[in-house]
Parts: sequence; structure tokens; C-alpha cells
Amino acid sequence: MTKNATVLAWLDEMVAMCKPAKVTWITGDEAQLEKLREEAVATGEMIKLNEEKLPGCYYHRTAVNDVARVEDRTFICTPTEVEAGPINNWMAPDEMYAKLTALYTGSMEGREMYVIPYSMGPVGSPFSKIGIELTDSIYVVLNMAIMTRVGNAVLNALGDDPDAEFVKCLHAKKDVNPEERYIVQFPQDNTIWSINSAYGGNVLLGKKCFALRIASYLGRNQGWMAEHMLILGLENPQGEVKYICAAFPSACGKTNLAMLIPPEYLREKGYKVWTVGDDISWLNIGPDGRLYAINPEAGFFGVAPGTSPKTNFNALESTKRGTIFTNVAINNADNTVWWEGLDKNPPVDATEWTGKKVNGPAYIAEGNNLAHPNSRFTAPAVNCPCISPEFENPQGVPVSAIVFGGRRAKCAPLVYQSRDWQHGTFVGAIMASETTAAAAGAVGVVRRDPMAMKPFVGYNMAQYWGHWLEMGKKLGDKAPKIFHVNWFRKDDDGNFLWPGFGDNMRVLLWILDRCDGKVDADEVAIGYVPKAEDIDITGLDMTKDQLKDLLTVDNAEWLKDVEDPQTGIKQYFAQFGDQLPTEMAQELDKLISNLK
Ligand code: GTP
Ligand code: SPV
Ligand code: MN
Repeated sequence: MTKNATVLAWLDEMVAMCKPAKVTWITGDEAQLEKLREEAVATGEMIKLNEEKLPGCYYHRTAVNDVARVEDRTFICTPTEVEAGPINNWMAPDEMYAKLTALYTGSMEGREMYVIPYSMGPVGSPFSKIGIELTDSIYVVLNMAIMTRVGNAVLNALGDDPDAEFVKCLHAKKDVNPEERYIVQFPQDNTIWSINSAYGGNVLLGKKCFALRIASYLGRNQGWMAEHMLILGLENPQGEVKYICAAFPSACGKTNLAMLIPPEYLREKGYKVWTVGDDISWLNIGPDGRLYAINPEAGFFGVAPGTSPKTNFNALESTKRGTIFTNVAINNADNTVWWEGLDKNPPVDATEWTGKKVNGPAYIAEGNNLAHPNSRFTAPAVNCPCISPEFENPQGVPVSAIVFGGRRAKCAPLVYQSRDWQHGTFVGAIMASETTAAAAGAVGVVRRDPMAMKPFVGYNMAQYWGHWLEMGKKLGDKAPKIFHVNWFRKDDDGNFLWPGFGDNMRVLLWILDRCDGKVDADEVAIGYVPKAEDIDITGLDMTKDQLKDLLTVDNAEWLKDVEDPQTGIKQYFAQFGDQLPTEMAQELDKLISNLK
């Protein structure tokens, strides 16, 4: 409990509105969490998995209409529409509060409200921030206890100062009605209201709602950045570690890159990868003027399908204990879990993700999925075999390179480097990627997703680009170098041209060599691309010509990407009107003239 008057007054107000039967503070004690697990098992909210094979692991199934983020029901409620910008849904705060108050009123009658004090970032780090989430879902409590630091230590860090900054988060699952589902951020009020969902990024309010939407707004005002980026440390044979942050859209490979295992020939030489974070970076300028990254989270909310011992051994290991699985399939033979891509042996006696008992192989042969494509694991970061020794460092790690990337069958080459920070900001701003199952809606459609932040920017995207430019000016020659990668280029038959996963290390080495000025490059219209001999393809089933194809930039194709009347970059920028920073317009002109 706390004596902080602001916290208590807010809690009273929310309790008066939601009318829970009981209010319980989450202390962070293991005994309390264990009791909640038992309760969730007793009510059927969670299933206990095989204690020998998956100790401390649980299974949860969400409503079939509630399996991903819902971007069309996500709002940024700033006083004026222009502050939210043209790519966010907006409603005036008063109007939204009134609308939602009607929905929340009495929504927790007969239910228990849990008060979760949590810290994003190590408790007490100068870069950490505090939130308090009120929820009527045990599933949310147990996930938050993995994904963030929860409990009394956080309340102590907040203290009794009524002006101390914290984010007020309210979640009610209500009746999980998709028609009345709202995920709403009020940046000026440090407030998040979520209702009628019980899934992932919609309800674990520390994650996308706070650590990206609210935090990006706070960062702009306070001179730091909140980004949808993994953080990895790459150790060379001399034992030096350099850090890379990479922004890829949802389900485009952040968790995989963050935990990659280098190809054998590099492991033998002594190269290693250390994971600091797999989804979100908070970036601050350190005392030496360099950019430092902390991971505000304490766990991984990772995509299950495609995770296998071969593709992501470290993620799989992370899920072996203390993990919650959501919407995967159950192997009834031994009460363990399965998903597409785990191995080639789908369980015969299976329960698929919606709860039907099926014959796994037959069910798949009929064209069904056993696990939902956006099924997830919630695993403690400390489980990860390659978790970085710097994971808890309150100062964060110094960033050498920033990497943007998307899922593009064509156009974007395997890797290219921007000319400088301003051009790098532009490279991030023109990012595009094929949509994935991480959000409700069509999959595989190319859309603009600047800095992988389209669904997560808490204010006007054009002003956000302006903030990037400001940060670049402050960093000066200490700014990280900015790159763009694409692991997903395909041939005309739809096969991936690049092996991906651990082999992405080969590209990271080129990136770090560029940062150190150790390797030359070819200047093309969009920036610098590697000379084919500088990407090591030792041991790959790939010819130098195939690699050259992957590095090719087709100016005509790029011009189409710029000028397409529907999906082009020109058109995309135009919607921001006079909010678009002039530097971005200049970079676009320069790109066009280079391409021509
Ligand atoms: P979010 O948690 O939604 O933010 O996703 P993420 O960016 O962390 O993506 P993740 O690493 O979970 O990968 C998503 C999917 O892409 C998985 O099915 C992976 O198997 C696949 N994937 C990841 N890296 C690669 C790669 O290098 N090549 C190919 N072909 N697929 C990849
Ligand atoms: C994403 O969609 O980028 C995720 C999953 O990391 S969620 O927490 O649902 O946002
Ligand atoms: Mn993500």
C-alpha cells in the first residue's frame, strides 16, 4: 500500500466508477501470485501444464474475437486533432471520457479489482517510469508480473510526493465485446483506459500503451525517445561488445534477431550475441553525449509460431519454465504445448487454440492452424540463456547502430546505410512492411510503417520525425549510424532469398564494420550498399550472384514506390501537410532526383 494522496484519490475515483466487489493490491510476493494462479486454474481461466516438462507454466485461451491488437479501436485523445496527427484515431478527451465512463460504470460489479504498481525499467533507474494498472483480470496480473517489475518496491520508489509522475492505467475486460472495445491513450493526462479486451497489447498496459504511446509523448517533451526496438549486444573475439537497436514492425523478427545464435564458423571464432531487449527501447543521451538504451520490460511477449530449436533456440529455452502460453495448441498426451513450426510432429491428440479436441495432423491437412498465428508466450527475461549481463544496468547500454527493417518481398535490399542522421530519419520515415497477424485485419498487405511505430506513436507522426531530427542535432557526431535491412526479399516463386535467422549475423557484422569505418561501400540512389565481397557467405547455400541480386536497388521500382498515387511515399507524406519537417521534404526531393 501507499500513502501517496494522488494515487489514493485516483483509485477511489476508479473504484467508485467500476464498483468492484473487492480491491486487492499486488505486492510482488510470490505467495500472492501463486494463490492467484491457483484461483485462475480453479475457475478455468488458466490451465496448469505438465509440471515436470514445463515447471510453473500455464495455458490461457482468449475469446476467438480477441486475439490481437485492434488498431481501428485504438485512440490518441489529445486536446486537438492535429496533436494526434492524421494516422492516429482521435477523439476529444472530454467526449471519450464521457463515452467510456458509461461503459466502465459498474463494469467490475461482483468482480475483484487488482491494483498493480509496476516499473518500466529497473526499479530506481533514472530512466525508469512508473505505472499503476487497475484490472479485473488475473491473467493480466500474472502477465504483468512477468513483463514488468511489480509490487511494493515500485510504490516505495514512487514515494509520497503527490506530484510524482506515474501513468494511470485502467483495464476492464467487461464482456469482451468487440463492438465496444476501446484502447485509449490520453497523453496529456498520463492516462490509459482499455475496455472489452483481454488480449496482449490491448491489456498489458505497460507494453505498447505506456512504453510506446505514452512514453513517446513524454520523450518528446523530456528529450528522450521511446522506440519499437530490440537491443542486442554483439561480442567480438576480442571480448568487445557493441550494441545495436533495431526497429521492425510487429511479427517481423525483433525477438529472433535479439536472441540470434551466430553461424557455426563465427561461433568458433568467438562471436557471441547478448540480448538486452526484444521489443522496446527507451533511449537517452548519456553523460558522455552518446545514446544509451534501456529495455523497459522484464519479459518477452513473443510470437510462438515459427519458434523452434533451429530458428530461435534461446526463445524456446526461455519458455521452459514460469511461462504463460496464450492461444497455442495443447498436446493432450503429456499436457504440453505445440504450435506451427515448433517441429514436424503435430500432436495426434491435440486441443487446438479455440478449445476443440482434434487429430492434429489431420486437422492441419484440412488447412487449419492448431495454434493461432498470433499465439504468444510470456516468458521471464531471466530465463533467456543469452540474457545480457547489462540487462539490469540502470544506465543502459551505449548504442552504435540503429537498424530499421520491414517485410518486403521486393524493393528493399538486404541492407543499406543512410548517409547521415537526417537521411537515416528519412529512411525510417519511409519504411513499409507487409502486415502480419499481430494486429486484427488483412495480412500481407504492404503499408507504410514509419520506424515500426505506425500503431504506437502517441502524437503526430510528423512531429515525431521532428523530434528524431532534434535528437540528431543534440547527438552530433556521437549519433549512432542508421541502417535498413530486409530479411524477407522473395524470388518470383515466393521463396525467401536470404536464409535469415542466425545468418542475419553476417549482415550485423557489416553494419558494425561500417560504424568502425573498417569497410568500404557503394553509393547508390538510396544510400550505401555493401560490396558483395564484404558480406561473408561462408557455408551458405548461395552464390555471389544471388547475394548481388539481394543487394540490388532497382531505381525504376523505387520510383514507383515513391510516386504510386495510392501507396507511394509522396502521397504518404502529403497527408501531414505543414506538419512535415522541411528536412523530410528535402530528403524526398533528393531521393527522387537520385533515382532519376
Ligand atoms: P512482435 O512481438 O509482434 O513485435 O514480433 P517480432 O518483431 O519480435 O517478431 P518475431 O521475432 O517474433 O518473428 C515473427 C515471425 O517472423 C516468426 O514467425 C519468425 O519465425 C519469423 N522470422 C523472424 N526472423 C526471420 C528471418 O530472419 N527470416 C525469416 N524468413 N523469417 C523470420
Ligand atoms: C506487437 O504487436 O508489436 C507485439 C505484441 O509486440 S502486442 O503486445 O500485442 O502489441
Ligand atoms: Mn512488438
